[in-house]
Amino acid sequence: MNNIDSSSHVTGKSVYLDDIPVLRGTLYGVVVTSPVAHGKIRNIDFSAAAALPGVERIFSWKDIPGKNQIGGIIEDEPLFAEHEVDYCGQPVLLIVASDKSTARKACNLIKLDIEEEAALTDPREAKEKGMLLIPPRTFRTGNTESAWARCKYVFEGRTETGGQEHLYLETQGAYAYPVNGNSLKIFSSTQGPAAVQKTIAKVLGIPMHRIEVDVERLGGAFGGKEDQASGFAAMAALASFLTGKPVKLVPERWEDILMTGKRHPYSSDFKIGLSEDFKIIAYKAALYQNGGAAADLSPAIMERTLLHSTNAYFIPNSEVTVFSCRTNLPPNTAFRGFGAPQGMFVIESAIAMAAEKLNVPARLIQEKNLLAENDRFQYGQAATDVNIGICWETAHKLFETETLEREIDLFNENNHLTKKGMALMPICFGISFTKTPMNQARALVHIFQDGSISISTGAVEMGQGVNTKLSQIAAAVFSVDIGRIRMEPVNTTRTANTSPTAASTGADLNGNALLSACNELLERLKTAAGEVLGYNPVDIMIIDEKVFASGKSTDLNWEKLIEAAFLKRICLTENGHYATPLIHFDKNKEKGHPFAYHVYGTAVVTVTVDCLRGIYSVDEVLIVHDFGNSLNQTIDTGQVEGAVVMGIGWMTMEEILFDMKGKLLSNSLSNYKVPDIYSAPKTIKCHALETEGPRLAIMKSKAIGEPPFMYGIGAYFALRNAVKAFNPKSGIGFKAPLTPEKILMNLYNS
Ligand code: LUZ
Ligand code: MOS
Repeated sequence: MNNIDSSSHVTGKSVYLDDIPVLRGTLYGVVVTSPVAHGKIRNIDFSAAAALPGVERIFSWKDIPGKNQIGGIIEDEPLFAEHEVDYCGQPVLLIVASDKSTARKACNLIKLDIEEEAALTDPREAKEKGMLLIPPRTFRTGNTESAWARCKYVFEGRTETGGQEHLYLETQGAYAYPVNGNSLKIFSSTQGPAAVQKTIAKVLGIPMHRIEVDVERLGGAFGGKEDQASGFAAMAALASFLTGKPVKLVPERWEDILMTGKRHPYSSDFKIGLSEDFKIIAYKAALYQNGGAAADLSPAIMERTLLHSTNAYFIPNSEVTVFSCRTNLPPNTAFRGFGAPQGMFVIESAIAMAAEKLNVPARLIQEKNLLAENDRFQYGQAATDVNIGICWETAHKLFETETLEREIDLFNENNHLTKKGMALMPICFGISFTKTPMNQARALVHIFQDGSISISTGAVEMGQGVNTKLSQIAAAVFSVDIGRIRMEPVNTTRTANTSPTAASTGADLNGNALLSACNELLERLKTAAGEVLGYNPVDIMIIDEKVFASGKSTDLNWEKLIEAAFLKRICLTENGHYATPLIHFDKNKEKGHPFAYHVYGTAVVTVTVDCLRGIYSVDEVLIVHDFGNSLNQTIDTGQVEGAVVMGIGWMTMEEILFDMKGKLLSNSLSNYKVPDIYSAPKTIKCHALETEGPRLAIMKSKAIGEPPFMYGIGAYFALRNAVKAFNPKSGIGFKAPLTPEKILMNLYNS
């Protein structure tokens, strides 16, 4: 089945925030942001801006009736800067005017007098100065210190991974208007409507029940709208609340790129010890996370980094520490993978270094250390239904990796100025919010008198196809045509206290709540049918909208059954609730069972490098992926392809650069390059591993959003191998991204 949104997307009929018809008298907002990364606000001169005809009002932190605070995990982030600014692009004022160009003109008339101070941009430097967002955390297993003596080989190194701009097609934005005198309705481009509601309530100092947040769909999010949508929504809400008028706030692309946090850059040190036969005996790492100027989701991202720091490998002795460092960059935030890719890059670098020094292919070391059934992760959970070995072997056989390797060696022997490289990338990704209480969801199902069905959940459709999957679930339970189902916008008045649609859990959590509601309704309908037909409810079945009793067809169909149930005064509404069973985590011990299950897979990545110019192509990404029993192979394959290209972009061409003063240099699409169709791999093949799928995945269909992102890491190591084939003495190190410029320099350095 195709994505139910396909036709409205390609015909331009899908409604996004900026397409919502506005009310008469709507005001438009523009945010005045800090031009420097660190400094003291000496004075702000509003006079010329305020006098401009059409300017309605200018808001600063002084106008906030509640708390000037939008920090979700830690209260360390003001909505508007008060006496100091901590990053370039930080909101200082909001101007609302009768139209956007007037607001923009007013923005240019504001005179900000800021005494500039030294800016910190490097996480290691921040750590040295004691600038940490939260105390460091360490995950340990075995005894690393005593294990080094038993290692035949020990290697140490350093790695860097860069940031990444989300580049959702739809920018951030919000539209707010007063309802009924004392309440507000807000349309927000957010993954977390409940977080938006809570933040606005705090900023305005009013109860949450006076704020209704509505989300029809997003034009992409990728984590960038898990936390950072709240600030934009709070500004629109504040202006609407204080003026009593509708207010729309949609930043331009350049403003969005300037103001919002990105994927966290990490800088790391590692030490790895192996036995004579390449078993990893010990692993130690210190990771410095560049958190930016406020905590945002950094503590949770740090946690997921720790939880994935040994990727798909069993390592008996390990010790990994993450420092979350406070710098003068926009607060970095959730981004597909949520810290896991950064942690996985470090262990893959350690293995690549060991392989290089020992003169064996990295795949040999990778293969020797893959997780086996019942191995314990560093955090204590036993690995069950471990499919990494079988994904690896299947990839090996199906894609004939040894032949591929020989062909590449032969090619490299015969070609001097063009080199090929290959790498294997196994992945293991834990499914559940790492914070156990977030793993819950609700679903509200109405069956209307005509047999049509309306579904409200907390799952935000952002292009990932969750509405299609949820429709499929309801259609399967009731055995009705999918056309009978309408997926409603996510709305905080209908569905309360939702977790953000994030952590790849949207379909699992909301789907299970939906399943529960639909099953309950189905039982009621069977009881009604039994009464009408004179049968036991257990003998009733609904198949393709027809009602069967003891296997025989009857006169009842779906529509007649619903009408009969309504006349019998049976409740045709149900609210399902789901909380993932079994999971728990003890932060004092740093042990527990945080994940419902894991997703596994293996990618084989091949590349070709032009050794004169440093340009390259990713030729093939060949994957064996563990989907479980996929609910929708079309959607899931799309998620794999998108994630792979996004992961490759992070590792190769996407380079976020700040100058020494903390000013963003890669501030537009002319100097920040993301993969387009020409730079996407020529071939992406994805073979679905035949498995039954875990009980805790929705209808045994595994979560898909984030895990395949990490296949992209393979492109880095394939490129690295190609560079080494040209220049074995290259001092290439382990620094991502590998832009063509970096490749060129590494081809000719030593
Ligand atoms: N968001 C979050 C996430 O709050 N907790 C998580 O564990 C997570 N994981 C991935 C992506 N977003
Ligand atoms: Mo996400 S990184 O699942 O918001």
